[in-house]
Amino acid sequence: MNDNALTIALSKGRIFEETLPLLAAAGIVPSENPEKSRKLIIGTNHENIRLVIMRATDVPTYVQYGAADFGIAGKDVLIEHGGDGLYQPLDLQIAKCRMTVAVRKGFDYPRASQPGSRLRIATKYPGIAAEHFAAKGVHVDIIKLYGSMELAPLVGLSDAIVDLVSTGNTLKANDLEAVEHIADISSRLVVNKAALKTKYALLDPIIQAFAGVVNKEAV
Ligand code: PRT
Ligand code: MG
Repeated sequence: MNDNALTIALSKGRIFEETLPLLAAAGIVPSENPEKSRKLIIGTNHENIRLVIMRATDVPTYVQYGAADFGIAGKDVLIEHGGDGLYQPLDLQIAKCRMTVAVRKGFDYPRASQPGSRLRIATKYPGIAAEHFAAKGVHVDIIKLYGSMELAPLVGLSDAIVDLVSTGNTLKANDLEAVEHIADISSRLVVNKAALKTKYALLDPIIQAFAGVVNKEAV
């Protein structure tokens, strides 16, 4: 790969929106809006910097293998991926939400989740769910889903779900309630470990610019 070029892995949707001000602070402006374009590779105002657009769950993989030099990924996705080959220098404090256990309203979760009991859990996050319930001493059958986990307890696929909640509107609209908090989630900057060394001069100013925005907004 070209040591004078940078490839940035991003997903569309909530992460992309909140990433634009960070990129702007680093002087990077995409030449097209990926929400509107069908292009998967988007140029920027810098000839040597490009964005590659992918599903949020694929960002760590592209960065791990060096197909992208850095990217932005949710902590949820990073925990599930494992973080191999990734340097995670910054919590960007964007796309914030909570990983929670949720059940149908009226379901007696305290009773059903006593140590030694068994629960069916539907989730997109089998690793996080398994670890959470193992620590509680609860046996679980984990059913991996790819979308709308909220449906599972409503139609009897599972007793509970492990999913992200931000406003809580989706749970409320479906007569579900959060019964346990597993982790606070936000998005992180992830950098390929080898690229950090070989492209330090290109990467460091961008990391510093992102850090400046995060600190300013944190004060
Ligand atoms: O949506 P798609 O299937 O294409 O991919 P994705 O879900 O992987 O991507 P995207 O863009 O939806 O989410 C990217 C990242 O945003 C996640 O990895 C999280 O780190 C972060 N994030 C922040 C969220 C939410 N908030 C969130 N609320 N990701 C998903 N949700 C979902 C949640 O799963 C639930 O279905 O929104 C619904 C609940 O929202 P509320 O506001 O009704 O509580
Ligand atoms: Mg989504």
